[in-house]
Amino acid sequence: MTQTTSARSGLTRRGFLKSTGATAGLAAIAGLAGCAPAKEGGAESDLAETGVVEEQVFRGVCRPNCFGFCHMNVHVRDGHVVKTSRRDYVSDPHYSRICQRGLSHVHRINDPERLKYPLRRVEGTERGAGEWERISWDEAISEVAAKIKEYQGQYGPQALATMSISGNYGQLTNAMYNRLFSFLDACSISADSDMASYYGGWRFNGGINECNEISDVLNSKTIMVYGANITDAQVHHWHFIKEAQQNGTKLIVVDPIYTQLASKADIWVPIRPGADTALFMGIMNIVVERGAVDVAFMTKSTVGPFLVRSDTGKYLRLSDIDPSSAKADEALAEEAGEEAPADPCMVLENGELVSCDDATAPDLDAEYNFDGVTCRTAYALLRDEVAKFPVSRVAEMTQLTEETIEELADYCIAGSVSHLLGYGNTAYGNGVQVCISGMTMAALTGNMCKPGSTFGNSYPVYTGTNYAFSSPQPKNTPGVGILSLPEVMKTGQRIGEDFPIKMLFIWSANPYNTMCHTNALINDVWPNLDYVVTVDTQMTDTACYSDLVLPCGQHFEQVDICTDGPTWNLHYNEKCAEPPYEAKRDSDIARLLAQELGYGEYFQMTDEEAIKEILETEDGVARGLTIDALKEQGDLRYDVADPHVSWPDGTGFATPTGRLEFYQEDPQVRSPREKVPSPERYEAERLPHWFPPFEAWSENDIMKKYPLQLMSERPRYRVHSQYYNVAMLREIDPEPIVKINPQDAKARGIEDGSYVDCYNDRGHAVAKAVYSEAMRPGVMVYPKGWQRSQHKAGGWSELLTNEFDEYGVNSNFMDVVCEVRPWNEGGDE
Ligand SMILES: Nc1nc2c(c(=O)[nH]1)N[C@H]1C(S)=C(S)[C@@H](COP(=O)(O)OP(=O)(O)OC[C@H]3O[C@@H](n4cnc5c(=O)[nH]c(N)nc54)[C@H](O)[C@@H]3O)O[C@H]1N2
Ligand SMILES: Nc1nc2c(c(=O)[nH]1)N[C@H]1C(S)=C(S)[C@@H](COP(=O)(O)OP(=O)(O)OC[C@H]3O[C@@H](n4cnc5c(=O)[nH]c(N)nc54)[C@H](O)[C@@H]3O)O[C@H]1N2
Ligand code: SF4
Ligand SMILES: [Mo]
Repeated sequence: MTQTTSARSGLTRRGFLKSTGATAGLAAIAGLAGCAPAKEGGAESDLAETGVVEEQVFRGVCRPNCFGFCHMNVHVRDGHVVKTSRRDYVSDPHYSRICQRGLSHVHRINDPERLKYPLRRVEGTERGAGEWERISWDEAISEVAAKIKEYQGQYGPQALATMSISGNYGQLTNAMYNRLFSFLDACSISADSDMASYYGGWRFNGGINECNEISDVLNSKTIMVYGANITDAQVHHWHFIKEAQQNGTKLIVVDPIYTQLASKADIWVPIRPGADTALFMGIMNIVVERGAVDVAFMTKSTVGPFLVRSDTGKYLRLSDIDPSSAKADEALAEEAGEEAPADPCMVLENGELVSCDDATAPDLDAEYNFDGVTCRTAYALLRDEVAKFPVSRVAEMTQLTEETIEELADYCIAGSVSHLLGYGNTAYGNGVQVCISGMTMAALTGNMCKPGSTFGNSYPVYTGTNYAFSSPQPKNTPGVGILSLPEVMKTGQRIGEDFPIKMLFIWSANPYNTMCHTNALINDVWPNLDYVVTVDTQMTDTACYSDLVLPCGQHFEQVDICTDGPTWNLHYNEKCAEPPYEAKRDSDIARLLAQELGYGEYFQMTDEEAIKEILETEDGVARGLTIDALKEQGDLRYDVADPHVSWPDGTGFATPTGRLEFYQEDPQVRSPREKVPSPERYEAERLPHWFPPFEAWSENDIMKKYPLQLMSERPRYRVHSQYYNVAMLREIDPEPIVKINPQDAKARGIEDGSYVDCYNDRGHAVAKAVYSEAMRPGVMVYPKGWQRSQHKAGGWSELLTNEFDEYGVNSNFMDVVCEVRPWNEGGDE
């Protein structure tokens, strides 16, 4: 594997440094990358003075939040990254990939605008005015530590809030900060993104993002994709789908937009936005009407046969039938010092009440009168709920034809379907139910828990690391979600209790750009913060509006491991070079702060030692997941079953009943906030239920004022706001655009290629209009992630709502309405 060559670059060391310096064009670096000799890792080059530049190749793991975790060769000459190229996964070569962003890292790493020194906002200037003074690390660290002590001393631990989202999915980077902030018992601000599907899945099956591995689509007869833009947003998944299609698998894409993926589909289903739950309910109704329910699966793996009491909504349990025996069991357990046995749910078998543990063939669809209380099976309740969705009504709601809906039901009933759920259709006020009703539909047809049959998003996360490393202290300070933060900052209260936050420490996140309702952050959050620190490689929107900016290393400049990914693998990232100028590794920034704050003794370990402590749990080591093995191989598969199939026995779900819970006796919110669910809502949440979107639904009054829906798209040329300043990508994708159906544009006097102002009551964004027949009339789509400074005015996140549903507490990026008008630069807005 090791290749060692050297080549004459024609540049002396001094010449090279000059050409890569702050003022040099990027072409110089790219040019050098063209003559790429290679040596694997290791020895420093000492040949540069003679004009011979030796190249070293390190293993990098690209890890912005694109779900990719592509392995790459990081080519380094004289301590400078000159190129990145694809590197194979050792244990899973079919995941070896790279994309245009991965190939462009050299531009990011050597960006002349990369942050070089700690910068403090010049006293007396406004945040965002762009006036900075360079300060030393000593000054920066002591200032941050002093502020933390001052605010926490005066207001309590929550006075320090921290926020990290998805800039770097490295374990060490995040664990070191989290460890420090655990000692400080700081308040952590969560992003509330992607939570409808995360929470919906957790509620239904107890897993987090749990479904079959993406390579398992090769075992399916049909792949049905709902609200995922796989060719652009999950690029490493696409080739599996294409391969399956080439083997005869049908690809059905349910998306209101004619996306790249839709263009590759055998059937494109242009559903009305926000209507997926109605579609799933309608399909379930057809399945029931046709008598095509998979009774065996529903009986064995779901709560279907459990009797539900009509008086309480709870399952009928053994303790209801025989309180004395249940009490006796409890007492016996207590005497023996054991946990009380579960109180089994009751089912009907041959007309008799039996504990679910003892039944062999319980009735799925039954009713029983217990002590004057009607009890019906959970399945019977579901059947009644879906009966409200006859195909004619669903056709109206979804704006699909009845034939299309029947045809989709045919595919579901035929079985062997990979149902792939994205994050687009769940980014609505009604998103949780999209996930829950979809999973119920898959269960009803037995399309789960077998090779080729699944429902969900394949994004596995290894959970076997040492959690205590990043949380050495019990957490007493509650967290706050970004959607509630404006309210918390405005009132100084969280759920009725005083909760003053004074300082925000941000790393790996650009909330001023990526989080909803920027003007709520601008007006309610930022002015109420006395001190904001951002650690980044770039002067992002968030960094711009901070009081102190700390420059950090880029992904490849720090050793790290990753435990997420498109597959069941752990990944090792070697350090390829030192961070340039005065930038420091995140782990070192955490160490310096810890030292200054009196926690230095807990941060004495090296990065390698810290990684070992994080990775090598007893269970991990027993499975061979050691740092040495990971370093040696670069990637390690932690699930030997390949492809991974979730719950292949159809049992063992981590729900309270151990079964798939399409009926919940006590639905719990994901995260308690000031919005408390009403009793009606609580009742409705028990079963799959149709709720309309918050805004983007024509029956909603707001659409009279703002008749267009505004959706975002994951751009190929950025991951969120990352790669925004890469010259090579900006050549292809130079400025913010918004795609609009020509019909909508012409009705407003908007010409193709002209600038337009998209606006609603919350804010606005100016972008170039691009006519596109791929847009559904009434819907506009913008590629997300431009920094505010790259817009002519405004920014996309200004238009987003921070309304949330009390169960999922999720950001509704797609459930947004607006109007659009031509924009005259310098004219009236
Ligand atoms: N290049 C790139 N890749 C990325 C990212 C990035 O920023 N850039 N971001 C990453 C992250 S963090 C995430 S969460 C994922 C998201 O990955 P995806 O879920 O695949 O992407 P989205 O763009 O959120 O939405 C997918 C699709 O949902 C459709 N859609 C919108 N409303 C509806 C609806 O009501 N019903 C249906 N059926 N479809 C609807 C949209 O038209 C869109 O095509 O992508 C990841 N990948
Ligand atoms: N309109 C709209 N907005 C959305 C979405 C949408 O669909 N539509 N999707 C949302 C979703 S699903 C997500 S996940 C969020 C993502 O939101 P963010 O995580 O805020 O998005 P990024 O732009 O990736 O920001 C990460 C920042 O981390 C920095 N960074 C990278 N590497 C490192 C490092 O090693 N150390 C440190 N300290 N910093 C580093 C990057 O330079 C970047 O500025 O965006 C959300 N925003
Ligand atoms: S940006 Fe994502 S898809 Fe592209 S190389 Fe990096 S990890 Fe892979
Ligand atoms: Mo995301």
